[in-house]
Amino acid sequence: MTTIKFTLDGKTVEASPEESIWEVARREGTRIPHLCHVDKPGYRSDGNCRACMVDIEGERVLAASCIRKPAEGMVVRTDTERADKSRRMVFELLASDMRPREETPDNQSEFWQWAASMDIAGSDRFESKFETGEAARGIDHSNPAIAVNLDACIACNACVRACREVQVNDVIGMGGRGNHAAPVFDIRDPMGKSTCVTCGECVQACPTGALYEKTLMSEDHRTRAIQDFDRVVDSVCPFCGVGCQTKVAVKDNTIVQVDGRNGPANENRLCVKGRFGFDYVHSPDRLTTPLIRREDAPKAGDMDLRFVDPMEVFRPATWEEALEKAASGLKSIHQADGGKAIAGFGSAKGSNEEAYLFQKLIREGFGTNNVDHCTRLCHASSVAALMEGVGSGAVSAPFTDALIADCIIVIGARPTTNHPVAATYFKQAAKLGKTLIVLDPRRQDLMRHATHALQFKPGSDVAMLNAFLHVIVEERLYDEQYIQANVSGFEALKEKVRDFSPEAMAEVCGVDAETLRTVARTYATSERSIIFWGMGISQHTHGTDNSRCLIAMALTTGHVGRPGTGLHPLRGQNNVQGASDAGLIPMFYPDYRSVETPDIRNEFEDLWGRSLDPARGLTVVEIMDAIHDGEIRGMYVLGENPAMSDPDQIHARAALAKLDHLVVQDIFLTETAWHADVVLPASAHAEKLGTFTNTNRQVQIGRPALDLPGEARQDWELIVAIARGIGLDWTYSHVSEVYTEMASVMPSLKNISWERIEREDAVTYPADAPDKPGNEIIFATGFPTKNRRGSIVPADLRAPDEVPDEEYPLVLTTGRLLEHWHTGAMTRRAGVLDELEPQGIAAMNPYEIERQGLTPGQMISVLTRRGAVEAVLRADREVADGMVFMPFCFNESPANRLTNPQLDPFGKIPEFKYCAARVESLKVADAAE
Ligand SMILES: Nc1nc2c(c(=O)[nH]1)N[C@H]1C(S)=C(S)[C@@H](COP(=O)(O)OP(=O)(O)OC[C@H]3O[C@@H](n4cnc5c(=O)[nH]c(N)nc54)[C@H](O)[C@@H]3O)O[C@H]1N2
Ligand SMILES: Nc1nc2c(c(=O)[nH]1)N[C@H]1C(S)=C(S)[C@@H](COP(=O)(O)OP(=O)(O)OC[C@H]3O[C@@H](n4cnc5c(=O)[nH]c(N)nc54)[C@H](O)[C@@H]3O)O[C@H]1N2
Ligand SMILES: [Mo]
Repeated sequence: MTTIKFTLDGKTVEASPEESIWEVARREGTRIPHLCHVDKPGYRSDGNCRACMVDIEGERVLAASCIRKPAEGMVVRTDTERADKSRRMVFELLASDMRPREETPDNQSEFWQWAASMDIAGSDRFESKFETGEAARGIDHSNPAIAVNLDACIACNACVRACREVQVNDVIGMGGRGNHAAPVFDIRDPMGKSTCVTCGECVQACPTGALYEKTLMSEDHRTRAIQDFDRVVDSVCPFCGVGCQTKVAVKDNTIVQVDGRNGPANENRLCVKGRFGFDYVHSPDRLTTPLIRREDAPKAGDMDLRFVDPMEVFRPATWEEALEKAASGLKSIHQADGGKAIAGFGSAKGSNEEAYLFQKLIREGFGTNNVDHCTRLCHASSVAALMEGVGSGAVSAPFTDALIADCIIVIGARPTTNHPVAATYFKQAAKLGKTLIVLDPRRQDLMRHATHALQFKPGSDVAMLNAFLHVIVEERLYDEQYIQANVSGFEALKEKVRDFSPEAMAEVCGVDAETLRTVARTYATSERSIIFWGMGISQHTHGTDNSRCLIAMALTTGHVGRPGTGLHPLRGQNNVQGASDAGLIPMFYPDYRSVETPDIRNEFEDLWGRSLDPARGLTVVEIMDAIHDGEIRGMYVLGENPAMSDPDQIHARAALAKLDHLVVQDIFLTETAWHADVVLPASAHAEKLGTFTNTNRQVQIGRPALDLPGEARQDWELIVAIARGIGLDWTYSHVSEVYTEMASVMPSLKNISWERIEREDAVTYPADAPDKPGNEIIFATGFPTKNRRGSIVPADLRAPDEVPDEEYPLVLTTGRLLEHWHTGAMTRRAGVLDELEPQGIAAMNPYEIERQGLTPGQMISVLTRRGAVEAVLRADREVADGMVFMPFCFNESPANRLTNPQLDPFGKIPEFKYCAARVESLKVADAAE
């Protein structure tokens, strides 16, 4: 890359051809005022506000430094009187049109800070449009998180770029002309009624406080209540696997604002949960004292603690008593019946260090591998297929590679709701002209941006994907050289997919043959193709087969191991990648090393100093069954809510109620905690230090922003306390010590020390050296399998376990809403989020609703062979005919009472995405509601 030299304020400086004068000046330590220019990656400079004017020698007029590129030999001055005067004039004119600073809602906006630094508070010279009343436009309060005060708008269109170009939500545009130009939402709606998804990118971009966070304001949102912060902590978001880096602002030990930081996975972006969902940590429902079940408590299975005073069930206890009871209960079961009578669920919401300690406790302390976590309900089948096919369960490329791919497939995932910041990259890629292919039985917003959007029949993935493979084989679109060098099993695949012609599969999957052929050709023949997938692939009794087909597509075409290509199962929880890596699974020690291999087991026995269980343990749903069978009697559940998240809830809750001893460690009294004998109040994400690994294999550090509430304690310290309580001699004095022990047994973390993560904030594994960035792309030179080859495992057609019939004619499918997190434990206690989605719903498309003789908004009952649930009926055109969709976050309408617990034979994942159901009318809801 050629650099140019020019003179800036008398000094010779170098610049790359892409840099603006403004950027070079900032790099050199000179801050030029700016308003419309958003100083963040991804923002196009617009040069419309004139706040950043500079003098260029030999030019008659001043130049806007944010869009002007320097040229070789140019002489630029930022500090001339002419430039200074011009910039002041801009601020003075703008200030004259605004409400005075003392009266404006957001008086800390960038505009007022710049103005103050120039001693500008208004204008004596210019007539104020504001004072004449002409400009007063009132405040739009209709969005729960964001207020719009157009009196402060300078029409710089930073919000439009934020909404259209960065987040690609396309809600904000500019309406009106001249002096009346102003942002509009979906042309004319109040913000709260528009299609706005409340990501807050526009707030982060707005320089004048025309868009501002209500959370910083007084009760009536008219004056700024929080003028300054006690501290701003660099951390990561607690919600999804994208792993957005955050700046958490704290005042009086309360989080008052969360902003995006320039992390590798988010480049300052956030979504509604990350930005506005932080207040669950301050909920009055937080557990602040240890609890012990009362002797006279009602039986767990029979009650719904929403309607019972928790103090009729539990009594507060001292830490000493609670920890003693928690540990001795587990210990006595262990002594009586051995390790097979104990099981533990750890957490993908916690840190790597917590996950490592938890699996170590179960394995070392109880001599059992009965330790699992929500990954079993999540990507277990994807990981099973990936381990078998390519020898590693992690993604082969980061999702940001969508920007350099030519063809992007998104299948069985709904990233605009579930990985919203990752979705911004997919939408940007589509805008750049990349081919985006979205395959899903349910319509979704991403399809608006797609080149091909196939709404196929649920449960028919193998039919569709094998048809793609048929075309790849038949039309010889595969990469023969790549296969010869790197892949086994191609002959068997050829044989298998012979019968899967698009013409034969069109009927099965509901997509016409020509479209199937086009998609297959596009994927195979693009220079760089990448596949992203989610729960629509994995949560089936044939989830492993679904993933096998995707792996076969990548292996036959060689679309893996190069930038812009690869396989990326979008990981769900903020630390599900890390928790799995750390060994929170029943068949593997840390780094997926088999518990059944004697050599490996010996290594861990030496390290931990105990003999370990030689057999793999039971998985999540199997553990529930083993409780019913009387085999498992004691459990330790940390940061999971199986009473809401496991399938067949009546059966799952009966299991929890049957346990002789249940210890629950959480931040809330969850539906699972209702069943507990001892409840341990723990640390929320914002209160803890630890590392978290996102979907891109980026290990990032979360730093504590808050003190613990009440008597709550750190999760990791509680695991250590339980370990000591059952007789282990654990001594750890700091989280970093746990990390260092963990990294010493995990080859994947080689060259990634605690100090390095602390220093760099994010390090991708694997890394080749302590001072070299990690490898974003893996499998460039073969696979981590015995023979370095990837292997294709052909898949056969298998129907979902329970298909519709006369009694249950509909398909029930379950999933998520943008605003809520899983079982709602956190997000239903977050003010903004719960206001946006306040009640239990079931969604069907308007035609199906009519066919069923129902009315949108009414209460219905959804029934399956396992139970019935009441919910408000929502009309949603995205849901296919013959289907009902339910999110599983509402405890008043718990979808998992209905779901089918049948498991995929390999990944042991239940079929959350498909079972037979019917709906019944309950009553027409009160129209006034
Ligand atoms: N807002 C929010 N975000 C989340 C979460 C949350 O609870 N709330 N949870 C996080 C977690 S842990 C996870 S795992 C991810 C999950 O994120 P996703 O993988 O996006 O999960 P879902 O929305 O459950 O399902 C994805 C898609 O599968 C489709 N689908 C249903 N049946 C089939 C089928 O037979 N075949 C195919 N191909 N597709 C089908 C659905 O229509 C849906 O669009 O989200 C993470 N992000
Ligand atoms: N019907 C249906 N069911 C599903 C799915 C589906 O698509 N459909 N998806 C499945 C998937 S993919 C997943 S990942 C699972 C998720 O299932 P779960 O992991 O059980 O769900 P969460 O609500 O995320 O539970 C996290 C728990 O941890 C607590 N918590 C949060 N932070 C902390 C912390 O720092 N420390 C401690 N100690 N506790 C904390 C929360 O209060 C909450 O109780 O659900 C599965 N269940
Ligand atoms: Mo998940």
